[in-house]
Amino acid sequence: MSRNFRRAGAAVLAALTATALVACSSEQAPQGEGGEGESAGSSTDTITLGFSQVGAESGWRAANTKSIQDTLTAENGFDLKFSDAQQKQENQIQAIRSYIQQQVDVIAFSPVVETGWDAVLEEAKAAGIPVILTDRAVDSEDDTLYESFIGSDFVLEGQTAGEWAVEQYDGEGYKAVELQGTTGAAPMIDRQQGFADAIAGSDIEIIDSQTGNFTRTEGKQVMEGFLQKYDDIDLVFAHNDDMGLGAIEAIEAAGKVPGEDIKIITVDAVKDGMQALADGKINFIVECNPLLGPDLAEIAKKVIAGEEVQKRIVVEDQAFDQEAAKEALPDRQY
Ligand code: GZL
Repeated sequence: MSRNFRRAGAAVLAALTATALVACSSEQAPQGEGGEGESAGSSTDTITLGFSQVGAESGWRAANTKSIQDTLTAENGFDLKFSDAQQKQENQIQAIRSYIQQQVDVIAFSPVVETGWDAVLEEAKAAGIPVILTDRAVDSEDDTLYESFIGSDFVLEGQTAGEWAVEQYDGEGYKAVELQGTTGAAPMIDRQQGFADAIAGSDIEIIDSQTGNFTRTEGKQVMEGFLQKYDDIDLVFAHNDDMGLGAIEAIEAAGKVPGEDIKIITVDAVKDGMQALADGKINFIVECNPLLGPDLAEIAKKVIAGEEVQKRIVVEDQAFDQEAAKEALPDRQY
């Protein structure tokens, strides 16, 4: 499906519509030892929520953490227990087990990778503690292991990036390199797929791909390697702004002009990325909204109250070219 990207005189290019796929779960919170509909450790007024965060790897993650910590406050009815897994799945599993031991009312987390969660999620279910996924998905066959998944459509993000690239560069024989996110992470798998689907049939060719683990440092290192290996790179598709910013450093150190000699497309639209876009060093950014705190708070309260919740909540994203970034920058929250 191709989109006609308007010259962005207006603030943003085609907004990506949010579709809240309503597949209301009719389940109550899993039965805990406490009896009908109660979750272990529930109390009358404050919801104790254990959150396992991926890490602090990027500007997006910092904004996401801030949104969660700013929203799940005591005055908002929460006792938030927060842990940073430093991008290690074993640390997340350990944190979730600790929350089960503490008999929190709800567990929420952003799974660093898609696979390997069934065992610990079964333990939470057996303990009667409902689980909410934010940001990234798990690939479990059993969707009763979590109440709801709140996050962006990463395939659409990759598609939007690829469609813009085709719109702008098809017919010029562009050679592209891809800075991939963390291997096995839902945004890495889906953005890669979406971008590849969108450029199929064009003459844009991905000549190499490598993970930069969503970090600026590793993005720079991988780009340095690509620049030593190839002298004809026209385009970089980076799965997040931070790796794109690292690529800019490598491109400039190699005496080339980012955004001109080598075009750059990224995902996230955090402030540093939007500034580079406005400065002409990046050419297009697809947003991935990190402000998931309010949705998490709302869903957690509904789950504890035994109300129906949407199984999948797709967060609305936008997309920006250089002109749109200049317009949007003053009002950006992250
Ligand atoms: C996407 C999120 C990704 C961001 C990166 O929802 O999981 O992880 O795109 C972050 O910046 O590291």
